[in-house]
Amino acid sequence: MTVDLLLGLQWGDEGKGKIVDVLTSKYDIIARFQGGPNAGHTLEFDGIKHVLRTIPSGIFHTNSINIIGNGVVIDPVVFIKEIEGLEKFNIDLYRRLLISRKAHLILPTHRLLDAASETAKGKAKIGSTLKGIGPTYMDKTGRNGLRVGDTELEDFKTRYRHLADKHEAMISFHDVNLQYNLQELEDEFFDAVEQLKKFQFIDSEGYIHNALKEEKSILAEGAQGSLLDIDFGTYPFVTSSNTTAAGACTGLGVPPNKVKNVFGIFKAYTTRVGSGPFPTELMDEIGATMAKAGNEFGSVTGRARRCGWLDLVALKYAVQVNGVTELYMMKGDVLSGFDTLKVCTAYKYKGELIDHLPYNIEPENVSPIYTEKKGWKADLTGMTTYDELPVELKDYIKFIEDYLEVPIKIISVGPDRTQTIHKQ
Ligand code: 2SA
Ligand code: MG
Repeated sequence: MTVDLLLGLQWGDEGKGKIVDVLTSKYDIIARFQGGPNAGHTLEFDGIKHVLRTIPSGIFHTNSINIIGNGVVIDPVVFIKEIEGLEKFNIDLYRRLLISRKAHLILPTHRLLDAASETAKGKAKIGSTLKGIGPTYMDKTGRNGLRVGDTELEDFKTRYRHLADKHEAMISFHDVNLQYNLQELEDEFFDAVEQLKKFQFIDSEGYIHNALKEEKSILAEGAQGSLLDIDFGTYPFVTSSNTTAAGACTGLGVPPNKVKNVFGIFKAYTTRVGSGPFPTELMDEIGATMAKAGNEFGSVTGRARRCGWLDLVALKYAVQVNGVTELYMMKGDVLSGFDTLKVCTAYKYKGELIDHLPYNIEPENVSPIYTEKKGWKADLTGMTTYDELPVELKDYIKFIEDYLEVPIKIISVGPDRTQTIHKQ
């Protein structure tokens, strides 16, 4: 058997939660391979809206096994709150949710360090979600981190103390007068660690190896988006993990030759939260209309998302880096009502026309070149077949497919599971 990947191709919030949920009934195992509680995967079904943070989006499908892989960073406090939020759904979490021993732990001081570092950066801040993501991955690659498996060691508290003391020194180095009560945060942390220990810890690489041998189907679910990738994103305004396809190999232990389909999700327009370059950003009425119609607010932090036209140059880059085999277009319904739609098909870069993402995409170097497409007025939210879609939308879809040279297989016309159109 093989592993399929589902990835966001823009700056996150493409609607991965919804699509994993739509796809999960086809898979035996759903796995997260990177990121942590900075993610917010929103699922809507039966009139209920639910946001998942660290837990894979397959958890609502009765039969799937859900894995939190070694590439994920786990904050036990956030994780336990997430578990409590799921209690009303009567899910057999202790059987269906497995956690890699090798996943790194987000300590309370990682969160504090994130805040101290962002404050110290002032205007140059990344606009992080303040969940401690950056500092935790720093400790991972710096070989200082604590992992889920360490919670079972007798000297876990000693190891914790050693690292937390170091963090405190680093926090004071930032000299930003951060106010906190570490004792309270630590009590909460150790309580949550005890709860976390009730779950099954696994070695995800071994588990996946066996599952593939047993002909189980696996879907690896990405978080954030390709343009937030630590290597290929708009550095330094990125997250601290590999959000692109390769991350699924290192973040779960999937051999590269076992990856088959790569499903790439994008919005029919573009959004971004946090700081960093965004060539097609609209600071005007049109951007505000998109934000309102698309309810563009961060599911974790509630922050307003920046909105702009679809950027095919950036999208093509993401398609190439990930080896996308099928595209899923989300939120087409949000574009209903515009007379004209613009699509960025090239950049003017330092006076020259280019069709690739340059090293430096800061606004002073890059301006978008647009192709105009005719808009549509119809409300798409009740449509269920491709044939029903307005001809202008079909043309928009065809234009994107031709540019990206990958077929669009799903068109989402609303947040609910049922508002999903499959195209042949
Ligand atoms: P971090 O916290 O260190 O990973 O932040 C670094 C950058 O990555 C961006 N980032 C995100 N962008 C979009 N969505 C994200 N998740 C939440 C959601 C966001 C929220 O799904 O709605 O609720 O605000 C996410 N996570 C990280 C972040 O904005 C920084 O630019
Ligand atoms: Mg999100």
